[in-house]
Amino acid sequence: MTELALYHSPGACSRVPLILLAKAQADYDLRIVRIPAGEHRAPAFQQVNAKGKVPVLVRNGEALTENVAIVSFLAQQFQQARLLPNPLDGWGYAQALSWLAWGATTLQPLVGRIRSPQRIAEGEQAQASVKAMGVAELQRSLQLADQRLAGRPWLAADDWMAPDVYLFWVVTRGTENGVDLAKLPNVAAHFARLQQDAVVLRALEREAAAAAALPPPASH
Ligand SMILES: N[C@@H](CCC(=O)N[C@@H](CS)C(=O)NCC(=O)O)C(=O)O
Repeated sequence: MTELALYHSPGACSRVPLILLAKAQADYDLRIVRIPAGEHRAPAFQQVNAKGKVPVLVRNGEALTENVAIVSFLAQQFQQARLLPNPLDGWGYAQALSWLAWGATTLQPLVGRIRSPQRIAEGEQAQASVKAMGVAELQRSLQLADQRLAGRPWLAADDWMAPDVYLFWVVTRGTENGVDLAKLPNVAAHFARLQQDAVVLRALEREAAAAAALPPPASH
């Protein structure tokens, strides 16, 4: 039997596989790594992923990193859940991957810049400027998604799939940090639909329960 585990930090981009595993109704072990407490730098986690990042999917004791790779594997493993279009529909599949990769390679680094400007610039003023420019760039980038979502509920198919979940995560982080959804009406509607989705709610409840069950973090 295949054993799966997901390393996830509450609120981080590992929410994407967290939600997709819920959509697939997969049986897996949720392992919380609290980035704000520095747990991703602890030797125990570095042994799981030397990159020191989440998500990590562990299958039968072997780790897989990078959201796009994890999502591709999950989509193949849980085909009935339609996490990505059928690969036999080569064009539809590639289009969905294109939206997903855009989220993971263009939008996610912007979120990182906004949330951790101290990694890029020294001094309060410089960091505030990095953050403000990141928010402006994210706001601009999201216009692409807004145009795509004009007249269609989801990015890639007739139901929500992995790229929609990625966008949902980016918008969650973006709105926490100053992105204005009033200027992105189609993205706002997409976000609201997923916020109310029973699967998404179930995944976020599992995240909250798992985090609440942990002891206070040790200092690293
Ligand atoms: N390229 C990786 C990026 C993963 C990533 O940066 N994850 C963040 C959370 S959203 C993280 O673990 N950050 C910890 C750190 O960089 O110190 C992917 O797409 O999976």
